[in-house]
Amino acid sequence: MWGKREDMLVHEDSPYNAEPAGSALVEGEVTALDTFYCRNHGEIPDIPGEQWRLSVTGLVDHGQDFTLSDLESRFETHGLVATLQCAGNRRAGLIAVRDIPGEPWESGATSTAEWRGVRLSDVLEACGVHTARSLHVEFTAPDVADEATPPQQYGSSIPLSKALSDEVLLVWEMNSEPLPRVHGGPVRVVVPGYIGARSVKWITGINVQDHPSDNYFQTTAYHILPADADLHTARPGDGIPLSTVALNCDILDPSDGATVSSGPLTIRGYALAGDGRGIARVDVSLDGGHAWAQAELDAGQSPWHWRRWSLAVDAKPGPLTITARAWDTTAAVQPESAAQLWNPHGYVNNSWPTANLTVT
Ligand SMILES: Nc1nc2c(c(=O)[nH]1)N[C@H]1C(S)=C(S)[C@@H](COP(=O)(O)O)O[C@H]1N2
Ligand SMILES: [Mo]
Repeated sequence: MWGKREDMLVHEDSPYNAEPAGSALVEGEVTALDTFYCRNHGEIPDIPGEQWRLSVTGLVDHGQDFTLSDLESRFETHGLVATLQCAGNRRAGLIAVRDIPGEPWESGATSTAEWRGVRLSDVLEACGVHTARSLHVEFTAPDVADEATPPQQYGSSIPLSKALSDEVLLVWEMNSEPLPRVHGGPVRVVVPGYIGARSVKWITGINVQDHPSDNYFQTTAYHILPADADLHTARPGDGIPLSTVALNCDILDPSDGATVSSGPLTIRGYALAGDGRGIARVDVSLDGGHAWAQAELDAGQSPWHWRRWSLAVDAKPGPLTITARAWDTTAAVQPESAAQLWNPHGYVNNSWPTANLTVT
């Protein structure tokens, strides 16, 4: 379905929500289009490229509508490799602590692509955007999410300071192909370094305003509620709104529960820094976190995409528990346990990943 490989773990057919297995995700520095995860809150719109319009409104001197060919002809195009990570990635690890409604995402609600389009800042500047520091840029889309209260079109916002940063793009190409419909084609915004939810697909409206979006997905979803909050009585604005992605890493291959042969074993995964930082180090432990060895990091430090890592070990017959943890360039390290992060919506599990193997 939707051009995805057959071995996707499909959480929902309609709307389509699916993630690749770790062994598929580990294959490329850039994730193949048939492997990239899909996260949809409503039915997927079908907008022909020539009918697509983007309307820029709000605190700008000249509000304007743009066609795709306007974007192509009026602005310089830029390419960027960036990782998207859903705030619900690794929710399964939080559900193991205490039950949570919502898709039990494993390790695969994150992927990396090469995106191509124009800078959002160039488009906003062409509209004469007002530049007060405290403004917000709202993105709107036509897909309707029934899970929202009340049901509404998808939308969210980012601070204007982020919207004016060079890395934020309006894109119509993904891995040198036209942006697939399931990933927001004809045009989506990509907000590198922020949770995936802010990279609004099928974007049709941009509004510059003096407050964050009033959309359900900004005010209510994607908030870290305290562990004792009740999802049914929580009110809009409760909890901590998410913006930047958190420092995270994962073990992608071998996968948890795998049986492997004794002898040389290469453990592979990725690490992603948050908040525009870099990855400084990834440590791997084979004894539950007492002794650690340093993994080898792939070349290519960027705050906007993951860094893949690997470690060759000699696997001895018996049970083997692998634990990993990443450090960023400010010496921050991932928190140890999922229990210390548990929250009612099940967001941002960036605890140390573990994989329990049987070595024969
Ligand atoms: N219009 C719209 N944009 C959206 C969504 C959506 O449901 N509708 N889902 C968001 C979420 S939660 C994530 S994690 C990313 C997923 O992007 P992908 O499906 O291309 O992987 O898109 C974001 N943009
Ligand atoms: Mo997401």
